[in-house]
This record gives sequence, C-alpha cells and structure tokens, in this order.
Amino acid sequence: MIRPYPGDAGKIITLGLVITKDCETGTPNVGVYPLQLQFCNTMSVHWLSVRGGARHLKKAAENGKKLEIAIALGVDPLIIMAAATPIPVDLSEWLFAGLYGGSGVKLNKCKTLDLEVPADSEFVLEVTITPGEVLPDGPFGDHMGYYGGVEGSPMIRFHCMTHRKEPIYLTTFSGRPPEEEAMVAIDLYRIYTPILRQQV
Ligand SMILES: [Mn+2]
Repeated sequence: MIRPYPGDAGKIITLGLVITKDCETGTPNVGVYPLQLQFCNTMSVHWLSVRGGARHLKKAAENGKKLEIAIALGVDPLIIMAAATPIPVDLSEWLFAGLYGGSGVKLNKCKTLDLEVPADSEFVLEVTITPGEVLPDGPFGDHMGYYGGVEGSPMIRFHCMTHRKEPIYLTTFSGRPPEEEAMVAIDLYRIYTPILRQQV
C-alpha cells in the first residue's frame, strides 16, 4: 500500500478491483474505488452513492444483510479498464472486459464468500461491510491536482487473504496528466465520446 502525497490521510489501495453482488438478482458489479487502511484489520471504501458497489450496499442494508466484498489486486489491466468504464448498471463488467480483451475473464470462487474473482489475481482480500458502520476517510490527492475532503465512508472488515506464490503488488496514484490515472481517463474520453455523440 502507498501514501502518494504528504497530505493524504493514510495508506491507500488505488487499483483494487472491488467485486460485489446484488443480493436480490445475484448480478455482480466490479468497480475501482480508493480503499484507505484504517486499523490493522479494517479499511474504508470511498465510493460515490451512484456507483455499483454503493447500490449493492444500500440493497443489502434494506434486506438486513451484510455486504460481501472481494478485492482483487494485480489483475489484467484490461479488467481494470473495464471496471473503471462507466457502463450501464445492469451490464456485467466481466462481459465488458471480455469485449476489450477478445476473450472471457477466467473466474474462481472465493474461499469464504459467495463471490468470484479473476483466477490470475495476485492477491484477493475477502471482506464485509456491516451497513451503518462508517469511518471518516480522506483527504486524498486526486486527478484534478487538489486534495478532496474528509467524508464518512463504509467500514470494511477483513476476513481472509489469499495470494499467488511470490505475488506482485500492482498500484498507481492519482494526479494531473501525465500521471497514469489521468491518462486512462483521457483514453476513456477518446474512446467513448464518439459513441456518446452518436447517441445524443
Ligand atoms: Mn457496474
């Protein structure tokens, strides 16, 4: 885990694939959200309320359930790209990654959760969120070149970690171009603007 800027609140996972499931339909969602280390066995997840993971948490809360989450680290960059693309909520990012890559994503079952993760992940964290448990997280330096604010974000509890032999930790950090994350955003803009124009 890295702490990219001196004013960042703590160490963060920047390229974690955050995998959740809709507790009613079973449809998975895959997103990339910043995860801040809080204590030795807890983190917080920084997501907007419109994102897939946040929707799944809201639904779990309405059903009186905990939300199970798998965090896959060190996956094929095409999967990260697919997870960072704002596609319709009902479309599976796994299928979408298949469109980018030309072949399906091979998935494996988690050890302690009813979720699937890319079979070639370097690390997998198996965690849960209990609805209502919130911790302050941020500020972080972001892609606009400024720090964000402090927000209340859902608290994550660790249960299990699996990894490959001699795993490699993949990470990046936010910042204005030419930082990597900003360049990915520019790429996505170039790819999708013509499609949006056509639809509008
Ligand atoms: Mn989604």
